Amino acid sequence: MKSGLVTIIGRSNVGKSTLLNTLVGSKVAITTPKPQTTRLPISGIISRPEGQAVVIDTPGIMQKAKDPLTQKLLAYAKESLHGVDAVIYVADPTRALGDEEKQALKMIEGVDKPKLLVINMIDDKAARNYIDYYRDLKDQFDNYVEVSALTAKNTDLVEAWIFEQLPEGEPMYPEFQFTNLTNETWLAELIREKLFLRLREEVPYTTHVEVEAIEPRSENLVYVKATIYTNAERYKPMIIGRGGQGIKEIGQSVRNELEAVTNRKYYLELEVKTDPHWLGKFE
Ligand SMILES: Nc1nc2c(ncn2[C@@H]2O[C@H](COP(=O)(O)OP(=O)(O)O)[C@@H](O)[C@H]2O)c(=O)[nH]1
Ligand SMILES: [Mg+2]
Repeated sequence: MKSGLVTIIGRSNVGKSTLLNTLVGSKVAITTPKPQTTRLPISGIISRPEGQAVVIDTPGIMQKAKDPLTQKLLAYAKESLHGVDAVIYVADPTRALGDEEKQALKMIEGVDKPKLLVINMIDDKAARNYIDYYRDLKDQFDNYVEVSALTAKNTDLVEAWIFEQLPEGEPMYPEFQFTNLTNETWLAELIREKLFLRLREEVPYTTHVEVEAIEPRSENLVYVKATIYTNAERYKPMIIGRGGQGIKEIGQSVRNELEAVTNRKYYLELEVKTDPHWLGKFE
């Protein structure tokens, strides 16, 4: 059996989390069109007859790493390069190669592990704009593929490459487990995704979600209690919305997805509170 760790790295919004979900075949990490959505190094677990790969999704590499949160995220990304068996570098050819990309490339320059360049988003016509610049990077890698993480085109090649790199070993997780996150953390992430999709500008970045209870109430109904924390009082009404409409819609979209994924019904109690110190807790 093969067994090992792989990390996915790249700048923000290139499709790292989408690729992870496609490889695992299940929604592990949340994905949004906004930068810096991923805050935790989330692992997805791919179990196949030939073995098990634990794939670590990292927060995107951002250029303006000045605030403490961004610096922390960058440190996570760097840390995740230690002790893995292979590195997957994801690039987005719809955008020009800028300073941020150079910074990301520099981070893996000295990493002495098998490296795969994944040029993503080939389903998007705009990929033609810059794809040749990204193809020129392939000499810095051991291998390269062009994929669409969204439509799963060529992602089987990524999976095959991963298993080729892994050493012999015993699986680290049970076969049915697809993430390292607890149910509570996974659900908190799902709620955060809906906040990012719904709230404007800086508001979602001020939030933190804690799931306090997941309790089956009957064979078919699960009770969930969660709190959305924001770091300033003035954001509360923006999250709750007029007459509670905002929070209602957030709850609705969380429930819709939960019910589709798990085939069970949910009673979701969502509260919004102010905690100016949540960011400190996170650090
Ligand atoms: N067209 C297209 N969009 C993609 C693809 N992969 C990811 N996206 C979109 O790009 C955005 C950022 O994706 P995400 O996985 O969150 O990027 P991350 O920040 O690198 O983790 C989301 O809106 C995705 O739906 C792809 O292969 N094709
Ligand atoms: Mg992500």
